[in-house]
Amino acid sequence: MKKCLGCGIELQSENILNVGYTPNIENNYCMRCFKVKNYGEVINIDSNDEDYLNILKGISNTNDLVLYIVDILNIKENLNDIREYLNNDIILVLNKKDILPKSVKDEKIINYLKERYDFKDYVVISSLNNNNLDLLMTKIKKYKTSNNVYVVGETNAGKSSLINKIVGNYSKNIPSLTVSNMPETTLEKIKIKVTEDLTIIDTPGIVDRNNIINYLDKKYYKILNTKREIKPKTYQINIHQSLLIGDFLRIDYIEGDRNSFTLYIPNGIKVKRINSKHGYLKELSYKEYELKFQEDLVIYGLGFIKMVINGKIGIYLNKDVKTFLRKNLI
Ligand SMILES: Nc1nc2c(ncn2[C@@H]2O[C@H](COP(=O)(O)OP(=O)(O)OP(=O)(O)O)[C@@H](O)[C@H]2O)c(=O)[nH]1
Ligand SMILES: [Mg+2]
Repeated sequence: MKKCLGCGIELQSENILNVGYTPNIENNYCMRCFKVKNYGEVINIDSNDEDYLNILKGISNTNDLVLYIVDILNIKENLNDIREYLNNDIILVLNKKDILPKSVKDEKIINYLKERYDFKDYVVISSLNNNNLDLLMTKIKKYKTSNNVYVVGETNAGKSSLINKIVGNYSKNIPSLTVSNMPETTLEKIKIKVTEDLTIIDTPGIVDRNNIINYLDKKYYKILNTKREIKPKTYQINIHQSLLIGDFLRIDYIEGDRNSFTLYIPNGIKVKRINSKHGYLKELSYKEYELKFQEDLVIYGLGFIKMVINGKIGIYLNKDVKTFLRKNLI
């Protein structure tokens, strides 16, 4: 049985409509990975949550160290939930530090996480910029219980990118994993030997149905998986004014004094200030929040919004996208 080096799926040359197809079984990559890697094509796959849970169960049956990769812009409300599935020691690896403003210190974020969550250790990294990977390797060596270390996390968190960087930095091998901005790139577990005493195992990403990416057009995949530092967008807002964010989110300012809203969302998303009497996007599901100045309103998968004084807002958004308040992250 031969597996695709990019996504881990079993290769087959019988049915072009099924996953794992390659015209020639001698190839190392399936057709999907070939197209993603060479042409940047987006080819979505229907996921199966059960398969993923079985992978987690298998990991939980080992005593091996787990790296839980989290996208810094997509920190779930309760990261400890992963403990329902995994009894292993877990290092929380917050990836994509490069997209936060440079002034934000790693230490501040780590303290924020330590106060709320319960993991063996915490590291803030950027796979893209090779930032803090030496520190992560030191921690892997410190905590690993065998040669095997598993990498888990939500789809698009950057698991395969990180493993490719580790292979590039710390082994003589050539990075082979497929990386892309579409959800569900990796399809099966993939063992990657880094050194004689370290094998890292990539896994398919968990699909969180509360993430906005599931409800947006493919054109947003690249925008949401931004490679650029976020330039916060600030708007002075009076009541009865609203912000239209892309073509999928509307925020109305409904109670409070003149305020200032700052949006930490990828730069490619267009924002427009309008009068609240306009009906744009009012067909979407509606929710109200009393937002305090020390809090972020998180739009899961998009980013977060801050205000400088307390006020009441109403938001229109797809009903399945999670929104929640948290103490300011930065
Ligand atoms: N800005 C930034 N983008 C990153 C970083 N690491 C990964 N990415 C991007 O995030 C997207 C997803 O990366 P992948 O490595 O494919 O993510 P994954 O977790 O393996 O995804 P699945 O295989 O779908 O579970 C790609 O567009 C990457 O280029 C990082 O450190 N910074
Ligand atoms: Mg992957």
